[in-house]
Amino acid sequence: MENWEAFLAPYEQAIEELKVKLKGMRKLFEVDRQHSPIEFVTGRVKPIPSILDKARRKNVPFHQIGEGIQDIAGLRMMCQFVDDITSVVELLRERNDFDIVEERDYIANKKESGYRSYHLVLRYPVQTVEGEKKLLVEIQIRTLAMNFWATVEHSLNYKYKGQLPSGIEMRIQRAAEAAFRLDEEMSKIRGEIQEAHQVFLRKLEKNNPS
Ligand code: 0O2
Repeated sequence: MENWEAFLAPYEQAIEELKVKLKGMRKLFEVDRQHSPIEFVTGRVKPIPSILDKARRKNVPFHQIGEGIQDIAGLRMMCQFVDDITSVVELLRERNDFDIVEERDYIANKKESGYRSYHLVLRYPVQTVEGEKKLLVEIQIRTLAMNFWATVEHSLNYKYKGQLPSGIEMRIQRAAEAAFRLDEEMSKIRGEIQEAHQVFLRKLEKNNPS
């Protein structure tokens, strides 16, 4: 690539815009005193060495990197409860500022590693000095427990260059199941948790009247 900076600039722009928009969705629930299905949002542009690695792994020719690698721009939306993931996906499907071009449900169909998340691939329009560019952007939607597991597993894979020792591989798979059970347990006491949150908010308002 002759000029990575110029190639990646619209992706940076897409991430900045979408972070504002997706965080804004959370704010609207807060203002309305409703439970927000979105806990927090992060975003990043894939580092150049990771783009090149993935292109090599997936046999994507250099000139097709923008189409062949769907997560050059990637966002994550973290939720408290598994059911919140469905609500977030529905909210995103209703939006008209991008098109959803692919959905991958790694919650119903977990990966062999134990990975769970819901992936959406968007085509998002960015206004550049050369006119509009419609870029692919990946959004991963997961619970806090799924995120904890994925973050730890990602670091271990990085440390062991993708070849986890079998003892660790077994433990990390067990941890994935434990995270899944945690999500199930939390779903069962969801009503209690939300009521407690409302009590907390009311107390906060009483102590800090505006
Ligand atoms: P990073 O560092 O997270 O950006 P693939 O061919 O499977 O690599 P593809 O076709 O883009 O990729 O599809 P997929 O699997 O839907 O999405 C890949 C991304 O999902 C990964 O990006 C991870 O972020 C996440 N992911 C998928 N499988 C796993 C897994 O087993 N463990 C963890 N921790 N994350 C996973 P990258 O490019 O791997 O890297």
